[in-house]
Amino acid sequence: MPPGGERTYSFNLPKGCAGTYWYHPHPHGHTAEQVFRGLAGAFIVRAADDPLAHISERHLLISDLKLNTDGSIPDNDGNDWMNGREGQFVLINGQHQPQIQLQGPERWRIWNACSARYLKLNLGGHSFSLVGTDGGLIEQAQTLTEILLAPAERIEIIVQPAAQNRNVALNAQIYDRNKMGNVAAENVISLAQISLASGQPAKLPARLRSIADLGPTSAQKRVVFSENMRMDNGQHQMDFLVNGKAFDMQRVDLTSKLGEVELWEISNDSHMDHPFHIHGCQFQLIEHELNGVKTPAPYRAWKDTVNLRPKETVRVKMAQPFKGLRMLHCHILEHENQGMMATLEVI
Ligand SMILES: [Cu+2]
Repeated sequence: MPPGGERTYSFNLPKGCAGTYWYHPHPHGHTAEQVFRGLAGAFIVRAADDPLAHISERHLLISDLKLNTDGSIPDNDGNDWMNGREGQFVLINGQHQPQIQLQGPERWRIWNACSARYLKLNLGGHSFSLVGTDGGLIEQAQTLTEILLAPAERIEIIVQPAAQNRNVALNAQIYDRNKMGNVAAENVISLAQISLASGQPAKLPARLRSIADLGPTSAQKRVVFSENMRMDNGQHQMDFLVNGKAFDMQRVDLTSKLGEVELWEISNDSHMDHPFHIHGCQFQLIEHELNGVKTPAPYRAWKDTVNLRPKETVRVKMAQPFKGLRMLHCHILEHENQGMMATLEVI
């Protein structure tokens, strides 16, 4: 989009893509700044046969804002470029620590739209039902009291009434993602005050949706995230790489055949967490592997973002539904911005 320019995008929504999405500009080298200055928006695709349509809906788009003492928005500093930018104000729909009153059961769509902040969400111990992930509803509701959202991940949850009127805090618990350098100690962050009313819980269908296993795979891919520290004119420089290379838009890194089911092995060969994200498709998580221990995915879901702990490997299945060129990258925007991104061409 040139400055002052205009462009109309039109596209068809594939069947089964109902879910919670967001969009932002992606010009290489400028993405991080354009997003932290506010260029991002929410996008919901609704199904005509949504089994949860009877439950009232609330949207919590979580972002964080870094401000100077004079209220201006600072540029990234060295620490932001290394660890990803985290603002001191964590906001819900642009508000700081709002009060949220529930009249009854609610379906919440939650976005982690932060550049780099991980959100380990908890509702003061009040349990909730996870019903959806990045790519829409999962098969069966999962009862949880806490869930980790890496940057770019989205969820749908059902918050049921309490046994009696009760106030709880929506918090982000401490999550250690192994940041580098001299960083401030992490604290629990209060995101909102929630008033839960007593009342009848909403009935959830035993099965929200069917998600067929993608089946046998006939091709494999391997993606490795790594970091490289080097000295440049007496200054420490970090490189953030995919398969040992920094992003180059002129280079095709991986090629897939339209519709072919592939097994992707994605590894984090670094000492910091990185969330893997791919455009244009949704994948099924098969398993995580850390220190030789394999943990199968606890439920079947469609995802476009998955976190990788240091030295962790995940295996996912995916099939590309569209021809053309797309990106895969770390969704800590400063890492992507510095080259932790690769191209995939679908033929
Ligand atoms: Cu990263």
